[in-house]
Amino acid sequence: MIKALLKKIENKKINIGIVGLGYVGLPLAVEFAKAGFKVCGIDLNKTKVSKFNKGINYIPDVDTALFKKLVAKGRLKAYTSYSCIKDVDAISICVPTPLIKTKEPDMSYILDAANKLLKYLKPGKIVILESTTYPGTTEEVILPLLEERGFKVGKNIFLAFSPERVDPGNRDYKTKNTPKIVGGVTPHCLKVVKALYSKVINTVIPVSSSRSAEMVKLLENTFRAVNIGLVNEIAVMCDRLGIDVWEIIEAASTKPFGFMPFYPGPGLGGHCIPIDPHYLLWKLKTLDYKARFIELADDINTNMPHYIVTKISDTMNSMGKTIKNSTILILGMAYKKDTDDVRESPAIAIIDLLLKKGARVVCNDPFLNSNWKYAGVRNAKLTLQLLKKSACTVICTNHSSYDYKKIVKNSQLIIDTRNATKGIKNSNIVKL
Ligand code: SAJ
Repeated sequence: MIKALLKKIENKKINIGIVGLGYVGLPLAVEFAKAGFKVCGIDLNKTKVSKFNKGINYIPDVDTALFKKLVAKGRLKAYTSYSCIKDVDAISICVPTPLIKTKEPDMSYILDAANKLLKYLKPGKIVILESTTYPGTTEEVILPLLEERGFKVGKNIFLAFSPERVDPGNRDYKTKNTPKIVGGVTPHCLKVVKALYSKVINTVIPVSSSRSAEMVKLLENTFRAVNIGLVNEIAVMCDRLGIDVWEIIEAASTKPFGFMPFYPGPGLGGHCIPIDPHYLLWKLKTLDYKARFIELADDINTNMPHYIVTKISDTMNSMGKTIKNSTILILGMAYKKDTDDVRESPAIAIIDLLLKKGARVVCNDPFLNSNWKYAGVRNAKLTLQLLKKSACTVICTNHSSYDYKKIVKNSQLIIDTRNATKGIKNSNIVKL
């Protein structure tokens, strides 16, 4: 069977199914279609599927003209139903893996996708899980579902894990030119999936197992979360020491080896870095091991919004003002600069804390709609009048489009959590 499958892959006679048409699934679908494969996408969101089939692109990183052309040529088609799986040979699962309220893995999306696609799965197919998850998921969750239905993995069904490495907004690295890790449940699984992905992705990196591939992704993102936690704690230490943490990081960055700069901020946002390490933490807890760095980094990172609000309060008090009944302007709601994504954004946590202290909070984010609002806090137009009337202006996200000189000049007090005002001298600036 494997020989025939490898030949079909070589001749691109393999039909592709992509489950989940978000920032991971849609670019992957386009890459396969561009390479000459027929692709069917599945998403439970009817609006997404309808837009998709009209060639309306909703992912900024995807080339809209190319997408439209591929849809028009019938290379790309989307469905809300999984029935199209009966006509595909390889399925990549690119669904969300969030956390539940107790910060434990929410596997519901993976389980829902796996159970639905299994109804249509026949021998000779390839199943690849791409969603970031704990080490063991592919072998302990997906594999048993296949074996229960009589499939023999590595013989008549091929199963692997290949972590998504999509970095939204990254202009240099897209799906095609970001090296792809692949770990198979068996050597034949690895061989088949490596051959398939090598048709659309420039570099495919094999590892020894699916759990190794799952762990690679978690190392990548835990590395970031822990180092961001470290530099946030360094910022708190420097504050106590009366040292400018930004100067320290800039100077340390002159070391040509053995140092990699990370920068303090108002907290850890996004749908990857604050989330992924908890999948590892949870799994190790089930193995009676306490992943202390992950917990410590999480404590520090989730405390940063409190630290920022305390700095706002202390600074305003020193000016004879209080947070209560003062207008406080938050600049930048997105979780990182030059994006429109507010998921897990620390700015949201800062707003919650300020509202609790009785502040009148207004925000501005040029990447969000003018009708965007959160907890009654509206996305106001950034005017000189708004700057002047705000007792404190908090730079939460250092969008490149802001005129920081004008903001500083017209603000009563600036709390700069991102060193966005670097090089601007003014006594009204307080930095992290
Ligand atoms: N952050 C800091 N200090 C830093 C770096 C980031 O406070 O030095 C904050 C950001 O403001 C943001 C959060 O951490 O709130 C996460 O930022 P991020 O730069 O890690 O960006 P993400 O969440 O978009 O992470 C993605 C990840 N990509 C994938 O998971 C496939 C991550 O692995 C990438 O390394 C990262 O993009 C990237 O390098 O841009």
